[in-house]
Amino acid sequence: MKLELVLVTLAVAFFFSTPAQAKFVDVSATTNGATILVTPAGNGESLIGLAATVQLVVTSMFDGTPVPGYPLQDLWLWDHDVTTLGTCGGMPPNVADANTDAEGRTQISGIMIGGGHSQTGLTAYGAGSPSSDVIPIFIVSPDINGSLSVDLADLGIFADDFNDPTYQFRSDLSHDGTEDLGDVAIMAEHMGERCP
Ligand SMILES: [Ca+2]
Ligand SMILES: [Ca+2]
Repeated sequence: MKLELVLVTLAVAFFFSTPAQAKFVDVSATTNGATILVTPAGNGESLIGLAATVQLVVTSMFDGTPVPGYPLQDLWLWDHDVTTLGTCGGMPPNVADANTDAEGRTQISGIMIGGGHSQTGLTAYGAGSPSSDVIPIFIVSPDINGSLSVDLADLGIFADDFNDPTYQFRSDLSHDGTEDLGDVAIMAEHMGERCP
């Protein structure tokens, strides 16, 4: 048997051994958008609390029909384009609230667990494959450097940003457009936290 034939046989075998719903889906996402405070201890803000719940629709990439019962753990949000986020244990920072319904719909409404910061927006992933949508959700965290602990390294970055006359998004932990004592209070509140 020629090598090419062996490879084709293996590829076909892989294709048919993979459950249809585990791959080969498109995920579309819509949200009002927000900036959200994320912490490694998991005590940050929730998407629903910011009226920024992400609505997801999962469809077959073959024929565009809705995919019902798509598993919640295979749907998550992650940085778009530039990866500046850190997540505990390499796990997604969040997953869908439930499996998709009969119309292929579900949502992500909860907290995100991790650190780092993102001004590029997020992307929805289905089984590890990114959608093309850029989701207008932006991340700040007292774990500014995304090391998954809030410690003196983060405090140093925060102090430098605070003394910089230029606005630094990553240190505006209250995401109100200014760096002030409100951000210092949030930094102090989370100092010493790390992944569970
Ligand atoms: Ca850190
Ligand atoms: Ca602020």
